Amino acid sequence: MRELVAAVIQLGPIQKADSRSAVVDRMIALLDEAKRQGATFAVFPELTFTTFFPRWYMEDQAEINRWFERAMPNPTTAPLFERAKEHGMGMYIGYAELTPDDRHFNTSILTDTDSTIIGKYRKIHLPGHEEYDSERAFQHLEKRYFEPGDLGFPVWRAHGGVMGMAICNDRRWPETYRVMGLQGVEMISLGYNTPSVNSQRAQEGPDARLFHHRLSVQAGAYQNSCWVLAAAKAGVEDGYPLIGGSVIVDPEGYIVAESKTEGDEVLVHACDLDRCAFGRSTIFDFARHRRIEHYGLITEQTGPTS
Ligand code: CDV
Repeated sequence: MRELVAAVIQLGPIQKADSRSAVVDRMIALLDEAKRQGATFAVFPELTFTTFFPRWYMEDQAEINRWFERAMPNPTTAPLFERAKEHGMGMYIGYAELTPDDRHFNTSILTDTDSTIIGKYRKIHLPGHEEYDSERAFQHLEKRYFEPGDLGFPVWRAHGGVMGMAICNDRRWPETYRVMGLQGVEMISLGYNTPSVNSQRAQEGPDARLFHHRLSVQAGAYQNSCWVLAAAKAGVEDGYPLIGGSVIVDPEGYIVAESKTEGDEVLVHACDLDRCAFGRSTIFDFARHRRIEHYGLITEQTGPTS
């Protein structure tokens, strides 16, 4: 048994007017609760420190840059890193990254138990659109504000296992899990902001959104025999609702913990990383059963043949 007591930390809504330091205070209180419940690793949502700003159309680059972090940690977020170090807890945190050479990414980091940053991932599957779209009920401008991640899907040997990261829309793509699965990933952490209604199809509401979310993370966990820890930013942000449904999924695809609210909430589970071994030595023993001679199109072609 290789047990990692892990916490998925769901954040309730963050309004446009909320300060980063108020959010950090909330995160510290939730981290304390996770520690109290025995966790040594905590997963926070995508773009944790702010409202989900890609719903707002902006043209002024200075205004856009205000949502980004030029360093991590920085004076505002440092207290969170200090508290995690005191607790001896690792973290996954999503944030908007502005690099020294002016590049914009939707990023997550993995920290060790002393708050050293040991891994970085930049979101690869960016949903939405680049220009204002008057046909949509609301905007989703990730393609305007971020460039696609340039770091691939690496894994890290940390916290007693093999750790991987993804961000929100990545969880809907089987390639995300499989690329990490091929590197032996045992635990994938991901954060998300998922609007409760499809901006292009009003009848696709919260039930369908939660169904597709669970379907994706449960399938990814099962088909790659790994734990998936998914943390939502949930609730109504300035009138725009986001689903909750934060979950911990075991390597057989079962949900072992799920949030009950759309507010700040902590889920803790003792994850046995050795439970990844059964699936990957039987039905999903990749080395024995995969048939890569038939998979070439996956990397040769992006869209379907017409
Ligand atoms: N933040 C996201 O990537 N959200 C998408 C929405 C737009 C569907 C998601 O896949 O949840």
